[in-house]
Amino acid sequence: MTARKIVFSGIQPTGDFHLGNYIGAVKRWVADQALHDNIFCIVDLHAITLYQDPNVLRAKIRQAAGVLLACGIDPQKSLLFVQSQVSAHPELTWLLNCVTPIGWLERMTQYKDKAAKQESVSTGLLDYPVLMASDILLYQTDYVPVGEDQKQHIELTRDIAQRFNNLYGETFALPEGIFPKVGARIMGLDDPTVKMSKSIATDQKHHAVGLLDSPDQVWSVLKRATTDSGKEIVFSDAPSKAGVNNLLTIYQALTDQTQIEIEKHFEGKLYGALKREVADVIIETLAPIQTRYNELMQDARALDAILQSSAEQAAARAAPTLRKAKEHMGFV
Ligand code: ATP
Ligand code: LTN
Repeated sequence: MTARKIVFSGIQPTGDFHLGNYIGAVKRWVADQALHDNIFCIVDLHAITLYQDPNVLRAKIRQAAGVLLACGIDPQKSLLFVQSQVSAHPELTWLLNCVTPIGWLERMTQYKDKAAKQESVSTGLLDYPVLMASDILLYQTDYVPVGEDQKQHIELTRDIAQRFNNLYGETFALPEGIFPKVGARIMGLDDPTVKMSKSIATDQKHHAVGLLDSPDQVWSVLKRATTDSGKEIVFSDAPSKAGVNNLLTIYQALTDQTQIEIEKHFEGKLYGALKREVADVIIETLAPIQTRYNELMQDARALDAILQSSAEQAAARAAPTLRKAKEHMGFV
């Protein structure tokens, strides 16, 4: 029997989780849970690379745990822990910082985008991908299921691991990114030229659908979704069809139908009908998640117990790799 593959992924407790997070990442984590040895992390140390109000952050960390469990992360099959509770993550980050050329970090597109929006850029924002590499490398991870926006960070993680292994001897496994076939990059509903993102959703009401949004809220965003002046309901790479393509992609990811079936289903229909049907499948997907979330949040102690037990197990699993890295570097 071959050993089960180790899966690691993370999500930031910044703002409310949206449909892009669900389709691009969480749906896959849940679906593949039985196949692998899974470690999921609420990456609060990443969240603080941009200022977070402490009271809001505290609430969002618990909310994140509740939403992930409600989506189907099963503590019997997966670890679900909070990054700041396992000190091996920042500790390995320091070691990896010392083998990572600054130029590698300055080239990261997420850094350039986020830095461009800040008056003053923290060292943490630049260092963000090294912390992410530590998350992944600490567990000898095989697979990292994420949305397409993280591709560059996964490649950097491999580069850092390889450089460390070359300098100090074999220490880290090289991880592989896993991207969904459908919905690896869900676009903003108000503006299909930008990725749906938590940070934009905080300021712009009609940008995203949150996983805890009510049916009325879902419809209010969907009915305003940007389309185009044509009337063809088809999958298309053409920039002018980006809005319709995004709605169809959401529909496809949530119904698991083929593109041909979906185009046939919408043949001859108007954009208003497309929006209504996409809203309906979203509402149907979210209803059981929200029911479960409300139940889970009744019992804060049980939730904290899951996080604590997972953090203890994660710390135990991270320790041997951290020790090996330190030994290889010459620490006594
Ligand atoms: P922020 O705006 O705060 O950077 P975010 O919305 O990009 O947040 P993250 O916590 O950075 O969310 O990402 C969590 C997971 O969701 C990652 O695997 C990421 O690739 C995926 N993801 C985020 N946005 C999308 C999207 N629009 N489409 C598909 N996957 C996405
Ligand atoms: N940078 C990721 C979040 C993240 C992550 C990780 C994802 C932090 N550490 C490790 C996968 C593996 C993002 O989604 N923005």
